[in-house]
Amino acid sequence: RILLTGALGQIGSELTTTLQHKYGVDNVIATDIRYSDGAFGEDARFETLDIMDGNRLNELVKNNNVDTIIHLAAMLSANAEHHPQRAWEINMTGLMNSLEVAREHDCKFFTPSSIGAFGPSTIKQSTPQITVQRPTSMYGVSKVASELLCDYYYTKYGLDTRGLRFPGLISYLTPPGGGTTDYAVDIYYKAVEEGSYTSFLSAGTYLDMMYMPDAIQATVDLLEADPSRLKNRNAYNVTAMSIEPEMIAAEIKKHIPDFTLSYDVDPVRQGIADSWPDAIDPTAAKEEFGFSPLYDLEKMTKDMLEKVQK
Ligand code: VAH
Repeated sequence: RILLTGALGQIGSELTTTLQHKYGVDNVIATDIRYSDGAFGEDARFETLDIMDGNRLNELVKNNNVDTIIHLAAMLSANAEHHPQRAWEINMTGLMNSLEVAREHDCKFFTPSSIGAFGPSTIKQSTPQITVQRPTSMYGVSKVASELLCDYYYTKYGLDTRGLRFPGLISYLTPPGGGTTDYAVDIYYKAVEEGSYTSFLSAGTYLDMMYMPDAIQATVDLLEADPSRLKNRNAYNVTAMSIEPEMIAAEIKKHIPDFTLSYDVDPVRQGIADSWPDAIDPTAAKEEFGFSPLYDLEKMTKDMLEKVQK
């Protein structure tokens, strides 16, 4: 059985349903600090779990014969910059609790890292899989520490830890909360609802992005990959496109010609975005577990606008 933490989040809300369809509803236990009646269907296994409560996580894993933990509970970059100490607590103590339970029960373990694990001294174009990682955001500091902690549990205890450095993820099911790349989701909703959007990141702010279906597929492919092929493990660069606000606006205008984009830059999120790479190199992911995204900006925009308009 698979247990997810943070199942009601942007990634979890789609990954949970994908795993239910793939492995059966009874083999997926969704958990989140918030309870949501009927989330993931009436037959779904849903439990409340505060990831700071390691004992409860241990009970859920033991009592349900869980063999895979997907740890998604975390505070994202913008929120983390406003509450750095709380972010460290949730992102690191939460992860340690999850890793310790995985070690106790020898579970396969997945947790996402991020392009946020890189910093201003990292090469911004074709950012290598292995390179300088000196992030200047609390979120990034916690993500580098998470990558190293997951490698430690693999090296020290043989725990089967695996991770992906996600770019900005764009989805329509559950809007993200507290991220720096959220503009790339909000722009689609506002384009449909209001015909205009005011971006909190400036024109020319290039960031790696990926459509959620590609992120979900990459996660499943990595979890199912032959472990003998995995040289990097924690955590693979994955991306589908390097884009900036004007490029999204131009693509939206092909469907909504009168759409207008304006700017009201948020210095905190602009500072975080400026510290991140423009375009990372996903070669290791392609070579080691067949990462192959299907959506580019044109295909993603068409699908996002269709889904948001429904
Ligand atoms: C954030 N969506 O903005 C997350 C992600 C690369 C960005 O880590 O914090």
